[in-house]
Amino acid sequence: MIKSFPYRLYLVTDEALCLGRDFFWVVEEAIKGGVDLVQLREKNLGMEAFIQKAIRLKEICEKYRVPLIINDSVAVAQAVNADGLHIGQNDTSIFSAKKILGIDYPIGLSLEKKEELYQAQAKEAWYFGISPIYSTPTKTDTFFEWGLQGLADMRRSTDKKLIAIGRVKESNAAEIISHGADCLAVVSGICSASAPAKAAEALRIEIEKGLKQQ
Ligand code: TZP
Ligand code: MG
Repeated sequence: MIKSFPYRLYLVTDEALCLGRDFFWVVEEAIKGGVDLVQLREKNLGMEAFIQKAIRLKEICEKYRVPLIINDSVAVAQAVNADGLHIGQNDTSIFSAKKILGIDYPIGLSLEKKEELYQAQAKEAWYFGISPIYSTPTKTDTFFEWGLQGLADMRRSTDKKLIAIGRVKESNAAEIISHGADCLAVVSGICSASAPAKAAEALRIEIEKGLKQQ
């Protein structure tokens, strides 16, 4: 079971944004380029199809020793023995999920405003998603964006790892890291890139620059 969080570049998948290319090819390219954590995020798949997709993706992730996280579904995480679960504020609680997955199961939590840091379940989170750092066409049901100052404030308020998500791209990656993010989560910047491996490589270079400025 993973305890630490050494990851820097987190691919959150969206097959619809893969420009018609093979989904598994896109993820594998992204890993080759430097993605070190993958989240399977599926909003419209039935349980069986979600499980089958997760099983195939897990094989690829295992080949590169990259952990696979499941978005939202405790049942799928359990069925495929995923490395972790990611939940948001409107999903099951970390407490309920741990009753099924085990007390030490790694569960990441999205925070959409600062007060959520003081919820009881926040203490149990493996990491916090700073969601969204910037509003993005990829997820339109958000009402607030953290921005760099909000991120920096969270950096001073918690020792947990902070993952920034939302319109993260090569041009803003270094400054997001320098304002206190430990890791960047990216959907369209990798899934829709003409060369997903090159996009991931470029993001890793910017992350290194940002780390030097922390
Ligand atoms: N949660 C907050 S923003 C977001 C999610 C899943 C989508 C981020 O997508 P993109 O394409 O990297 O802006
Ligand atoms: Mg969710």
